[in-house]
Amino acid sequence: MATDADKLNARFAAGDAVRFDERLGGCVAGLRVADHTAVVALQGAQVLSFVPSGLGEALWLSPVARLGSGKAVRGGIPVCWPWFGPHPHEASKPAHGFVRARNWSVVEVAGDGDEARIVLAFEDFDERLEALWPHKAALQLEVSLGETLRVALTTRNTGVAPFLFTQALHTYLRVADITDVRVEGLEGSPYIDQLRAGRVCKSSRPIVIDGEVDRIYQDTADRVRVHDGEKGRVIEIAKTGSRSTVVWNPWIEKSARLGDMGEDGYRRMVCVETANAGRDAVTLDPGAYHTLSLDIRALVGDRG
Ligand code: TA6
Repeated sequence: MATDADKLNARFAAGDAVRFDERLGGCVAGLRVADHTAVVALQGAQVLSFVPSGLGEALWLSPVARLGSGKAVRGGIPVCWPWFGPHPHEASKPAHGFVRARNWSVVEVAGDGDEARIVLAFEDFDERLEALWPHKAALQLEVSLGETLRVALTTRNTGVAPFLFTQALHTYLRVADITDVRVEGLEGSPYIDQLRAGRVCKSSRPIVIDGEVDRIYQDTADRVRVHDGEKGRVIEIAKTGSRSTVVWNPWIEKSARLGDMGEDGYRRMVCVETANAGRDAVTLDPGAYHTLSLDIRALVGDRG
């Protein structure tokens, strides 16, 4: 019997640039350009892997990641929408919104020698979702692979009233050892410290991580560079349409509580999230669009 992947390959032929197959218990799109590769799950329109040629896997993925469980997969680049973090008023609603656990549809694939691209859509705002979110919208997520991975999330208000939303492309970067990592680009930006009851703090120094970190940097459009000392690699994240950057590492105790971080997963990852959260929430009028995008590239960097 033909699988979903078989049907998609028959419908969206893009040579070797975009091929669908079944992985981790679900349907994924494999993107390839030269020796760069990426993997995107239809569930949640979630990027699960990005391997720039010769520089190793850039993204961290839970060792127990499984698609089709009804729960979001931890790792890669989850899409948090239409709220970031816990629901602002109703704790019973799913953290980070509801689109990251739902299946998106394939709208378009394209590929040539320089780029592989897939566009996914989520428009199932039917009465079942009314209780979660009483508005109408259409989402598209575009993933473009070349030497850089570009991910762009476009929200369109298809209803008759304005709505406010928060959002994040919740990127889990892979690192060799979190104790030998430096995050640059957020020096001097104010941040909400989620571990200190939302107190607003600021630091003039690059971020080094030696314990749990959960910070929402506000009013920042700057690119961030993650220096992975042991790998001698620098991962750079540039962004558009985003005023917040979130930096998170659960460290030991929270990792144990989460249960899907693996043996020492906290040592191998750091989240640098391209967001609009807190006071950076976006209000969209009927018929209007908003696009949040990130560009990730890995550089061979200094070992310092
Ligand atoms: O982005 C940081 C954060 O909001 C943390 O507080 C932590 O909850 C993390 O997201 C993971 O959330 P999740 O719902 O995916 O377990």
